[in-house]
Amino acid sequence: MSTGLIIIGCLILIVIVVVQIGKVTELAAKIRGEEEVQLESNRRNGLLMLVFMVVFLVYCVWSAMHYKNWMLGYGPHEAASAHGGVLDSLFNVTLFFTGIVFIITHIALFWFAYKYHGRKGVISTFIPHDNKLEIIWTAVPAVVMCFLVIRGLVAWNEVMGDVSDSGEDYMEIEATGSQFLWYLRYPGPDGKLGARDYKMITGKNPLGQDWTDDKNLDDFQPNDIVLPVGKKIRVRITARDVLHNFFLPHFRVKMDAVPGMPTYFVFTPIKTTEEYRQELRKYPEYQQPTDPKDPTSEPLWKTFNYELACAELCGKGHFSMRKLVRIVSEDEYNAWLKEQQSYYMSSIRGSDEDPRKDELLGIEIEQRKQDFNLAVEKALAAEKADEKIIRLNYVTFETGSANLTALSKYELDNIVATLNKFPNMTIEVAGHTDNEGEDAANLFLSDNRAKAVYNYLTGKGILQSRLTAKGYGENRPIDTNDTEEGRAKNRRTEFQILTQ
Ligand SMILES: [Cu+2]
Repeated sequence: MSTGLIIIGCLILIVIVVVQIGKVTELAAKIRGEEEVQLESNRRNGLLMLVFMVVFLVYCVWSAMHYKNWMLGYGPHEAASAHGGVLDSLFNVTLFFTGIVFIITHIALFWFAYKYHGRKGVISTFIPHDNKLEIIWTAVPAVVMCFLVIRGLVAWNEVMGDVSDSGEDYMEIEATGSQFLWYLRYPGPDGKLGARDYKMITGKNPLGQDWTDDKNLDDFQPNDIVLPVGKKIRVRITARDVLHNFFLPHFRVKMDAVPGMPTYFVFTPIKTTEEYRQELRKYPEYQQPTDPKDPTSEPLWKTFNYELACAELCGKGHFSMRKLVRIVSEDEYNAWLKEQQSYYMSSIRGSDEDPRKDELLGIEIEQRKQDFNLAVEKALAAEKADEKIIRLNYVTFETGSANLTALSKYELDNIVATLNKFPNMTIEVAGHTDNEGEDAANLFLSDNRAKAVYNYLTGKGILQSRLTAKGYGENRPIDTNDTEEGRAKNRRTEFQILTQ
């Protein structure tokens, strides 16, 4: 920083000196006569051009050397994706040719300004036309340009070639740009992203996912991009409002996010985040503390993370469109996958926006079955009789009647399965109510409800000798009847394991 300030200070001083010399020259001109002064000025300006040329070119080379380890493509920043090397070599070849042209044209520019500065009695040669010169400066760039363009096309086909291939063994994820954040979507266990419709976008459903499409139910929206190393990834890129750009600089992945038209990029990460950090660690630039003011802070290599950035100036919050990218081993990835919960289950299920509100999903049936089996295991292991009671949380009846609701059958089938698994088990099914209404009516209702369960079980082939059913009415509350919450708990159906 301080070096920069000194350089800027020097430049300002040089400009002041040049201006002052100019003023002195003007005054001198008045004294000595115009022409002589003009010639002197020409000579001096010519020399300044030469000095500038040297300083400028030396600075260009020096800065390229000095900052090379910060630049993508060099040293620690070799591409972290399978295709990245192709783009890097394309970039380097282009830089080689443009670099040569850059140096030659700048030397010519300043050298000519010096060599042909105005002198007394010297008149410039007039060259109206030169075929040889025209041919050379047309043909040489044309050949070089053709070479670069063809190389570019080959690289493009290599990188983008399998984007549209279906049936390829890749994993698809989705990124949606929005002012000013990225929405990420993963397909979940089914491996398929569900359908979207922009007309379905609401505050709760930011991507307009169609919840009647089964494929949407397990899709999840993580905060970071986490990907397994060595796996081919296809990113489906969309935008909700204006143009954005999906840019993963370390992977040489860059693609416009266009509203109304998905674009795709296929790439394979080949270095985990940890491997990349170990590469950086070898370079002194990355051994510096992350916080320059705090020498005890973690070194830069240790806090490095791949990132997703928006590379399209999309508005005033453009800078905040950033996400972390973590590349991990297959095992770490699977562990991370297990922690992710589907967006539908965490945010939509049971809400007003859920068209499947009154339907039971396979995933829920499975979860309930697991909960039930755990409760049975616990009851089997218990010593005391009152610990051998299992509450049937999902057995429900139509209001004021003993008619089982349709959804009750899943829980009842769990009982059937348990009784079939333990052939010596006998149980008592019990119905309970809260204290609202007449005692006798409650007793009658609870008894009928217990019998309804009994009838269902015998209808499924369970021997009558293994079952009893009894209504207890309001006599055995498990919570207070003074609150609605307590009363809801007291209205219940349960069964007790008598022998096992
Ligand atoms: Cu953007």
